[in-house]
Amino acid sequence: MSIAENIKPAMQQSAKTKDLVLGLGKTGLSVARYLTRNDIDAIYVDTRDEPPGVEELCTINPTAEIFLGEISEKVLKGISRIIASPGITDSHPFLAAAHSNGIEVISDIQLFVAEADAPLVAVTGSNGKSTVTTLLNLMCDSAGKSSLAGANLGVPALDLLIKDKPDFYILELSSFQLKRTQDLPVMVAVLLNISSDHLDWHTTEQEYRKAKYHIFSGAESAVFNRGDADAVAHFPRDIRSLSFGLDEPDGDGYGLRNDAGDVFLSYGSKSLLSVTDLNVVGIHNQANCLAALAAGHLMNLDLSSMLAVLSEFSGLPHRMQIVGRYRGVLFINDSKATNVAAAIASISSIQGRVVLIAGGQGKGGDFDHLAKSTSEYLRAVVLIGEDAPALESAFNGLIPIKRASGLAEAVNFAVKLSKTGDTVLLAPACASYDQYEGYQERGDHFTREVEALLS
Ligand code: UMA
Ligand code: ADP
Repeated sequence: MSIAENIKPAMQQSAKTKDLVLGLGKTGLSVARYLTRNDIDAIYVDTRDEPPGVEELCTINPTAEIFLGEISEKVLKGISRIIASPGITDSHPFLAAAHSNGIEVISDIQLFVAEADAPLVAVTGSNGKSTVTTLLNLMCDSAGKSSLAGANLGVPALDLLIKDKPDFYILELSSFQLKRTQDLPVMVAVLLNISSDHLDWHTTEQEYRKAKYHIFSGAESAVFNRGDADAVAHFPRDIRSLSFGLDEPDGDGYGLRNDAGDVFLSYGSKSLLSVTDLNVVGIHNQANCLAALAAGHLMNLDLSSMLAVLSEFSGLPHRMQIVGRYRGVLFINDSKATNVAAAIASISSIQGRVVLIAGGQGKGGDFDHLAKSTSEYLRAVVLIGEDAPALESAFNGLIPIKRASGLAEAVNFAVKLSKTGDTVLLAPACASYDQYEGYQERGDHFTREVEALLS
């Protein structure tokens, strides 16, 4: 059967009663693999005319019925359950119609938790999720425990089930995934921090926060940030919990404490590791290390194995990644800083003045807050992408601003605006989807432009 035969006219009605898989990106394909290996019938829908996964879907299931583009509500007839990809919002007319027809909408994570039979650790937060999830994965390995990490981190959760059962599954969960997952029977739930994000997906800030707090709903134990008053008000009091924060910890929490003139990651009054022994940059990463220690503690991982990981880990690609130095100016790729709080954390962690490259899709972020919190550290800002005008009005009158047509021009402008000892930082405070496939592609492009200077 050719692919063309699989694709039905968008207005056609499906003949049979089946699950409906919405989205043919990474998640949709993992759902297709799961349903196919369990012999469950489904139809496949994507609101894009040319989604990325069609060819692969036809390899997974050569007889799959596929509907693309503007989808008629008729497709919903006979559908009792939609497994929706995270990128598509509930306010999309197709999903809105499904909701008003009483059709259940779930995530791939809901399917995963029903099948997984090893302890689950779930990590969420506006920023630091990938770093902490990766640290926990490395800590398990170092402590002699097997673990598989995935979900928002990159490998879709359902694909983890194809591998041998580990001692732990470690899932990075986005607010999109949490909102569509009813049951979360996790051994350890970790909520890192919450700041404004994804207001183009969630209708309100409260709805976004509520999705994040859902991580605690079925947890046996929890890690929470004692610096976030709202989070403190929401974590469950009736389960074992450990706090982390950047202040001095109390008896049963992780934090920073001064000891003989040095600052240490600490558990209660016990100093564990000097922050000078960490290879990651910035106080936000010290918070991430503390959260990982607290989660590892609740997983009963051996402390010395965890500390060994913390002193070796030098961060993930596209997060405060040093690209090189050109004419006395340091170039750093922090393409994963896709919201305002992330960009603020990264800018504040740099010594000396910063020429910031920012812009892309702003997701309703508060650029006035970005400008007010960072302009004292900035020499200039170079703006790219869809929301450059909104950023420009936020920075207007505070520091020099330059608009660039894209990253190539932005790097050129940044070189001209910077002085010896400065840092040129790509920390866009925005998603990349207006110009790139994702933050990785954007970071790779920046790296190529800088490497061209160096060669
Ligand atoms: N889309 C449509 N129509 C559809 C389906 C999707 O237009 O019918 C669009 C979405 O609006 C989005 C794009 O397609 O712009 C991709 O969406 P998707 O849900 O198909 O994405 P996947 O390829 O399945 O990737 C998703 C996560 N992406 C999102 O949540 C947007 C990936 O997280 C995750 O790694 C992957 O599942 C595996 O679990 C990425 C991400 O940006 C890294 N996450 C956000 C973040 O970290 O801020 C939450
Ligand atoms: P996420 O997976 O939540 O996007 P990452 O670990 O990938 O988080 O880090 C993404 C970016 O967020 C980093 O490049 C940095 O700019 C910022 N960041 C990381 N950890 C924190 C934190 N604890 N608080 C604030 N910002 C952070």
